[in-house]
Amino acid sequence: MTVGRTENRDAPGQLLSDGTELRRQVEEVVEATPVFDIHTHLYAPEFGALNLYGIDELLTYHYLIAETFRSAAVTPESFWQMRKVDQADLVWRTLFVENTPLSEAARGVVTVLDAFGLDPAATDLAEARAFFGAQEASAHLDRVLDLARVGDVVMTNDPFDEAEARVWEPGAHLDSRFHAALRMDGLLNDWERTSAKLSALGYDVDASLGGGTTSEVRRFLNLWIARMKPLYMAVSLPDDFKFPDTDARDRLIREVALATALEHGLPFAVMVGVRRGVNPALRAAGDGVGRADVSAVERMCAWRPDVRFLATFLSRENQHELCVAARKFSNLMPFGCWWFLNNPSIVSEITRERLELLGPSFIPQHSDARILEQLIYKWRHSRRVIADALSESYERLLGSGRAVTRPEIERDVSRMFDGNFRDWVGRR
Ligand code: FIX
Ligand code: ZN
Repeated sequence: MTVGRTENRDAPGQLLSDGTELRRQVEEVVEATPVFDIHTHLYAPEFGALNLYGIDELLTYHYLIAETFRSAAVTPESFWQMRKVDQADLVWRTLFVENTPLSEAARGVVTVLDAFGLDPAATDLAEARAFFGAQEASAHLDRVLDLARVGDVVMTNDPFDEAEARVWEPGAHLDSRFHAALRMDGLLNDWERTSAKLSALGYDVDASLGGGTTSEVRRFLNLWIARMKPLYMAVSLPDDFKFPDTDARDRLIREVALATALEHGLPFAVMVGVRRGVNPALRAAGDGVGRADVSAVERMCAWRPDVRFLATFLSRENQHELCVAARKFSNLMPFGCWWFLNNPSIVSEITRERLELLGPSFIPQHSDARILEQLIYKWRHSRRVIADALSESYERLLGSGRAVTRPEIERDVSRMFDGNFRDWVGRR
């Protein structure tokens, strides 16, 4: 039986037995469903200058800076000495005028300009600068969230960042669409320097983790959890991350991070496989990727079955193993296609293998947006690929003899875009 458009509108529970109509409905649902963006580097409006938006910020995104060095005759040293507007002009000229913006990050800027009716083929940035300069901040934020259909945004909040710290005064009220994530990189990846900072703040800690150091670090985290009310704690980890291990990080993970996660009922997010500073001259653009050991995360899940873990791996080679690990540990939630994986070809592959191995029990994507308007392109591009992957899954199901209904599609998409995360963080 073929179900037509009007017929199905009148009968939402009708089986979608026609492939073309099924795909149309999936695309419509995926486009319309609001998303809970579980990992970004955006800030609530109350953070003032930390909020990055507009064309100069979009063009000086570290993804595009890395690409500019491949095509422009500029050294990193001289690039960093330029003013931001001059850097943006150089990136524009190099990647958008003298070359075709074929890369994912470059196409992203085109998507954003197009969404605002600006000319993505302009030879300079005059029109775009005038447009972004004329926007009123809070109306612009509403418009971007609306265009991206993002309902909630999770920030990345570093308790040691001084610029952030003054916003987190007791009783501070943030825009309710923004939520905190307590970032642990300083504690877990740079313990020596962080222990010195904690001592300077009056905590009785020592670099060799002796005495009451771990309880003092927990006291510090308790204070920040009370201030930030984070939805989860998070850390990025190198490709050679091991668990168990014999280093300070291992003790801090067990006795501080996971003990705190348990005490406060907070999930612990691990982002594994980054090789920081592969080319330090490129600064934030200089990080790389390495294949990691997924069994380290399996062992953490086994060691603390009462903690909920969120996990993303940076290497394409780790994705299938992560799906298998999630089948073994129901306290493990795979999320997102991180950073160098956030390209249509790879998002497509990862989403398909996750659907095949996990059904709807995963979080397909996060934006990792650093600049507000990136939400528009990152979600527009991802939604398209996710809709394709999902359509194929329903079509295969149909081929096997099980048609789905529109409410079932809505249930599945809403679970993946919003519900799985809300359940994980206890915010249904
Ligand atoms: O560690 C992270 O959260 C990474 O996402 C960032 O450090 C990285 O620079 C980035 O922006 C990737 O998208
Ligand atoms: Zn990130």
